[in-house]
Order: sequence, then structure tokens, then C-alpha cells
Amino acid sequence: MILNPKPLTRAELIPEQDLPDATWLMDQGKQLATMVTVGKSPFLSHYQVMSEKDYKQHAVQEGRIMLHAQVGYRSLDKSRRAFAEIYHKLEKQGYRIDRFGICLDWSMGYPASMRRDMPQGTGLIIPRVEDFIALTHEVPVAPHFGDFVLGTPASLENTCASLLAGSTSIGNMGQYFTFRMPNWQDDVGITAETVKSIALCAAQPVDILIHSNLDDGFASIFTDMACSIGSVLLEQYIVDELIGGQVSHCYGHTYSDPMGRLAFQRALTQVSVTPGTMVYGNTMIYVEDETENYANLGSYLLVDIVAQQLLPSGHGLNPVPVTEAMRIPEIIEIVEAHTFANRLIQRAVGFEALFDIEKVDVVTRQLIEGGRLFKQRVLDGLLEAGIDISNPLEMLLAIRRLGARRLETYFGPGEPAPDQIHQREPLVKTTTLASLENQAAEIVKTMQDMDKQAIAGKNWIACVTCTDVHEYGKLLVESVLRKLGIKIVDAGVSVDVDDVARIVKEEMVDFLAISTYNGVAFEYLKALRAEMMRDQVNIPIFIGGKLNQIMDDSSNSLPVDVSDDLEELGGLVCHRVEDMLERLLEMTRE
Ligand code: B12
Repeated sequence: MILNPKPLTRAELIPEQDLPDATWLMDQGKQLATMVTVGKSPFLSHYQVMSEKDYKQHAVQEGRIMLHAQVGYRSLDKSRRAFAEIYHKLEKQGYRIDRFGICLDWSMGYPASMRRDMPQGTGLIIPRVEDFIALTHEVPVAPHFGDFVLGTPASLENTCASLLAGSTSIGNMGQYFTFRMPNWQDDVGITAETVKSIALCAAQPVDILIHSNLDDGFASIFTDMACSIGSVLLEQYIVDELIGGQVSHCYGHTYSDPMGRLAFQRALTQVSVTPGTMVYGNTMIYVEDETENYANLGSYLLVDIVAQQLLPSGHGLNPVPVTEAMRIPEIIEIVEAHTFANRLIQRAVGFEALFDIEKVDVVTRQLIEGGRLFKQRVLDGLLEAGIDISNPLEMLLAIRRLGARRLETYFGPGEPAPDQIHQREPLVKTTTLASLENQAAEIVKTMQDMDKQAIAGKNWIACVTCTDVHEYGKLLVESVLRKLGIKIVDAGVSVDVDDVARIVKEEMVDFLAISTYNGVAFEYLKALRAEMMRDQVNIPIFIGGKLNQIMDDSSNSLPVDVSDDLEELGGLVCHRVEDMLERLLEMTRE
């Protein structure tokens, strides 16, 4: 990355001569709204509300804190059972669950006709509209279709199914900006389907929240939290002003600093015109120990509860089960996390008086001012590059193609600073990227000088990549290897096997390091091995991350560890970065 980057041009961002007409796309969505409308649901009828927005506004007025659970097992039956059990078990204790976030599978992002042959993750696969309806009709809890609906090739069909099933909160714009479906190159098509889908929601006679999880979007890669508030403002501009929808935001996975987390909630609430969808749990701090995770859960949830006491924002809070980092949480584990949260809400009364809100609001103001500056700079920059900033299709496409790093480097509100990760001094630092850098430095520090020299002396070239949006493992590996003097060929994020195989061959790399999290490790390595064999390339392949998969012959449709299968395929399985370093040292001796 360069400090004074060359000006952006339209040719670089949108080289296509012909794009679908945005007005026509919006009209298509509007027309569809005459046929597809929000279906009945136990939630809407039980609480006698027109939409979840309506429900949220009532809860804000009553000062009641709402709760969210994320559910989506591969099997529809188990997911339905989960809805019923969670609702009834909590009701028995006198507690309420307000909303379910439905975790559709990765493969649900493809049009139904293509799904069968596409890579599957670990989430819920529901083929028919009737299945969407069966799920939401289980209990009176707001159904939130937040994953793999908007922003995918199947945007429109999944939006129709979600609306018909009575959902009034549909996402996920965050995913639109960053997620890539394997073997799918057509981002113009995805954008067009997304514009149509938002217009369909906007034309409904009731309020539909267009959900956007900021961490799924650019927030997990920005180094400045002010850029995330800027993203909120940009999404409001595109979704609300240009398409006529109502965007609503979620944050939380990566917000690990209590001050930043609280200030962000306050800044977001001040700039928002709709109630928020949910505050996600701070999953980044979870470890593989249930007891420790209760402390982690308590620490972020207390901040979220106090935030709602001080400035209700309509978000549902998400108590993440303490087993989350080890496996997809079981039904009872979700109930336990909610019991914990409900008790904590009762116990937290009075805590708000202990907080120095003046101090927090210094940060809140920095976030809002920085966010506004970022938004303005992005609009000015795109206009200057020749993008039609009144066209939602062009805006979405240009921002998606720019990506988090370039957006921050070009337009971040902080002062230019060549030594910073994105070459700007963050106004309010995010914690994740900086902590990955520290972790990498620690790993290298513990190595003996002799070993470091042995590795550096090899002048190796490594190709580093990841199979899906989870990019932290890749960043950590990259940083460690770089510090050891190894040249990096960055194959990128969410990369298809044929592209990895091509890069490995063209760049003549000495070894490959793959990070993978979406439950596709086995299929991915198998396909990659076959490609590389065709190219007659045989180099060491290190693989780490979440090494599991739901196997075809699975009886319970849960993912299982595939480390042994990966070894059999010739992969070098690494549970820690140090495993790779040990093997590299052995290679220096061979
Ligand atoms: C952060 C996170 C995200 C962020 C990612 C941000 C980003 N830009 O990277 C966001 C919010 C975007 C996200 C999205 C999703 N996520 Co997520 N996410 C996580 C989380 C919390 C942390 C993973 C992580 O990056 N850790 C940081 C790394 C550095 O640490 P580590 O994982 O411990 O890795 C160590 C080693 O494994 C090693 N390592 C890692 N890779 C490699 C590679 C090599 C070569 C080597 C040597 C070593 C190595 O390095 C580390 C230190 O030693 C995990 C849960 C958890 N706590 O693990 C879920 C998790 C991975 N996510 C999960 C899911 C399901 C999703 C979604 C599909 C959810 C959804 N429905 O939308 C989407 C992904 C969609 C897509 N298109 O891909 C599941 C995966 C389920 C499974 N496979 O069983 C998990 C496990 C949560 C869960 N229990 O359900 N997620």
C-alpha cells in the first residue's frame, strides 16, 4: 500500500461499458411487491404489531431490553425444535426471547437450481418457501433472516421466501460488501439482485428493516472505528436515500474494548433513524474453555446492558453460548446463555451510575465526526473518479470493489501515517488487527535466533490464502512468515481452488499456507490437490483454522473434525502457527 495513492478512476473501479439500469431494477422490485407481501406469523399476530420495527419501538418506550439468539442447524427439524425448545424453556422461567437470527447455509446464497452442486458450510439448508414458513410458525419470536439473503446471487428468491414467511428484518448488507460465493464471479449480477430485493422490501406496506452486520462487512478489517460509523452513513445514503429502504445495523463480534464498544453504541444510536437489529456477542474474545467464557460473556454483555439502559437503541442483545469457539452451540447451551443474560439484566440495575459517560462521549463525538468526514470523502472521491453517486448500483459496486483496506487508506478520517497498517492514524483504534500483529511478534520473539536464521536463509516464497471471509488466521500466518524473512505471495481471501493452483504454479512458490473456517476443509483440500496434481505441482500445504466439515454420511448432520482426513490427503495440519514453524525448521534440515 502506498501513502499517496494514485487517484481512483472509473476505469479501474467499474470498467464495464454496460451496467443494468438501476431505475429499471428498482421498478422490478416495486412491481414484485404487488405479488409478494409479508405473510402472517405467530410473532406479528401474538404481539399485534405490523412489523418488528414497530415491536422494537414499543420495547424502547417501555425501557425493556430485548434478546436475540442465533440459530441454524443443518437440519430443518432440529432448527424447528431449537426454536420451540428455546422459547418454551425460557418462558417457563419467566423470560422472553424476542428474535431468532436464522443462520442459513453458505450454499443458500446460490439460486435454488444450483445449490446441490455448490460448497456447503455448516448452516441451515431449506429448499422450499414452505420450509421458511414452517420455521417461522413454530413460536411467536421475530424471525430475522440475516445471513445469505441480500448480497448473494439468490438475493431475490430468498428475500421473497423470507417476506412470505413473515420476516420483517432481512439482511445482510455487510455480507454484500465482503462475502464472496465460491465459483461465482458475477458481482454485477449480485448487485443487481440486491438492488431489486431492497426495492421489493421498500415497497412493502409495512416497515422492513434492511439488516447490515458491520463486522460481516468492513468493520472487522478497518483499523479505525470511525470508518465503521462512516459505513453506516454510506449505507443509509444508498439504501434509504437512493433506494427508499430502511437500513438497520448490527455490530459486536470484534468490539472487544469496553470503552469503544459503549461509545460505538452511542454513536450508532445517534446517527441511526431506525432501531438496530441486534448487538452481536463479542465472539473474538471466546476461548476453548467454558468457565473462562462465562467471564467473557459477562464482560461484554454488561457493557451492552448498560448501553441499553442509558440510551435504548432497539437492538436485541445476543448472549453467545460459552461453547461457541469449540462447536456450533447445542440448544440447551443457547438456553443457558439466555438464562445468564436475563439474570444479568436484573442484576445490572444501578450499574449505569458507575460509568463516566462524559469520558465515553468524547469518543462518541470522535466517532460521529470521523464517520461524517469518511462518508463525505468517499462520496467526493467516487464523484471525482467518475462514479454516478446518485446511482445505487454504481455506488454499491464501487464500494464493494474498493474493499476495506483501500477505503480506509484513501478516505479514512485519520491523518496519513506510513507506519500504520492502513497508513492512517486511527481516530479510535479497533483492537483486532493490532492484536494479531502483537500475537505474531510474540510468536517470533519466542524463537531461537539460530532457528530464525535457518528459516530466513532458505529464501523461501510462500503462498498464503483463505477459503472464505475469515481472514484473521491468514493475516496472522502472513505476519509471522514475513517477520521470518519469507516472501509472501498473497492469493487473497475467499479464493477458489483453481485460482490458488494457478498462482502456486505461476509464482513457483515453495509452500502453501491455507486458513479455512467455513466447514469446507476436506472438500477444499481434495479439490485443490486434484488441481495441483494436474499441474504436476507437489509442494507442502499447511492448513489451519476450523478444520471440520459435515460429511455426506453424517447421521446427525453436525460437523466433525477432519484433521486425519486432511493428513491422508497430504495436508500438514496445524492447530497453531507454531506447528507450521516446527515443520519449517525440519524442512531447513532436510
Ligand atoms: C471472527 C469470526 C468471524 C468474522 C470474520 C472476520 C474476518 N474478516 O476475518 C465474521 C463476523 C465476518 C464471521 C462471519 C462468519 N462466520 Co465466523 N467466526 C469468527 C470467530 C469468532 C473467530 C475466528 C478467528 O478469526 N479467530 C482468530 C484466529 C487468528 O485465531 P484461531 O481461529 O484460534 O486460529 C489459530 C489457529 O487455528 C491458527 N491458524 C488459523 N489458520 C491457520 C492457517 C495456517 C496455515 C496455520 C499454520 C495456522 C492457522 O492461528 C491461530 C493461532 O494459533 C469464530 C469462532 C471462534 N471463536 O473461533 C467464528 C466461526 C469461525 N464462524 C463461523 C461461521 C458459521 C460464520 C458465518 C458462516 C456465519 C454466518 N452465517 O454468516 C460467517 C462466514 C460467512 C462466509 N461467507 O464465509 C463458525 C464456523 C462453524 C464451523 N466451521 O463449525 C465459527 C466457528 C463460529 C461457530 N462456532 O459457529 N466470523
